[in-house]
Amino acid sequence: MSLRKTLAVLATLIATGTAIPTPSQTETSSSFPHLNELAQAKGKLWFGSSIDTTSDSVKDDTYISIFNQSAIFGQTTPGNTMKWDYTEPQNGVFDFTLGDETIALAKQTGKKVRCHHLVWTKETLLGAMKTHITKEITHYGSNCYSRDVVNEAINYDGSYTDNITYAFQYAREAVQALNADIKLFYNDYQISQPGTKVTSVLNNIITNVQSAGDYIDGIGMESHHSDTFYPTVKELNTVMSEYAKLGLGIHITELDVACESTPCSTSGQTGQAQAFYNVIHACMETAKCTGMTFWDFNDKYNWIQPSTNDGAGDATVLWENCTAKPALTAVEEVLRGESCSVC
Ligand code: 9MR
Repeated sequence: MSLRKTLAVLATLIATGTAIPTPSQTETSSSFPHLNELAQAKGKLWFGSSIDTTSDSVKDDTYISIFNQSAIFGQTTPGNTMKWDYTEPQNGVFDFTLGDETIALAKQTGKKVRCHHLVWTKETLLGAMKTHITKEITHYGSNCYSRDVVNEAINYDGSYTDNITYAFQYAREAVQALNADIKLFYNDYQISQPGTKVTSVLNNIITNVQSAGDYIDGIGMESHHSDTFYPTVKELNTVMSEYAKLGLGIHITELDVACESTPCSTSGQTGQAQAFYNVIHACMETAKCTGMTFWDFNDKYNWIQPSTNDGAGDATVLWENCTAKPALTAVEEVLRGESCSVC
């Protein structure tokens, strides 16, 4: 920005009584690539990021000035505030306050919401599950574009919980009672490469739910990867085409790529960039994959912190001070249909 333009902006801010952003805030938020606009220009519904309004991220001016721009993020997922422990802290006692806040923030900033999530407790009794699902779907209604109905119900050996079909049936009934169109998803991790878990998703979850009724609309591929272990585009295409063949939509729901050791080395950053690039590349190539969501976009607020993950971390596209990593360049390039200059 030229000095004259900067002064003009400052004069406007002072005249309107608006808080004056620090130079780094202006810089980062104005140079952050318009990921959502880029994704939508290629026919996708959104590029988004989760936000955890219980964390300090919402008080971080630079962070929030990026999050708020709908050109950057056109969708959000509540990182925590719609989980069972928040919405039904005691059996039969519901509290939607924090989830409502996330919905309000999304509305103010022009974002669709993937509501996350209804059920993941394997032991949940059917009666309690039905009440929980019905109440929560009814409360948030069409504020949710889509919903993760069941989260992470498959074990590494492919075994799974029987209640999944019921959860989807109850969810569909609640949606129909509202006469709404809310897409119902199964969401899980490590289902980006062919293997035991993917086979179980295909043969158990999807087949069972589909044969019981028209209860499931899509698969959420969480996409928590690392700088040294991530799927190839070919693997992703294989898996996505299996989901798509069964008529399901696909969302990339929780994309982050942890560096196995921190601070992330130069080669770690290269691997990280490649992992982000691959996942988004496969989604962009797959018509049924309609949206991509970061599991936060700043290392400070991502769930993988070195202190609790054997030194792994730095899993997002921005360092803690909100400066960009090569991964952000890779994401912009793949959305533009360009090859990766930093991978
Ligand atoms: O990022 C979330 C973290 O803040 C919570 O402590 C944790 C437990 O509720 O859940 C994290 O998000 C998880 C998501 O809900 C489901 N997939 C895995 C995510 C990372 O653990």
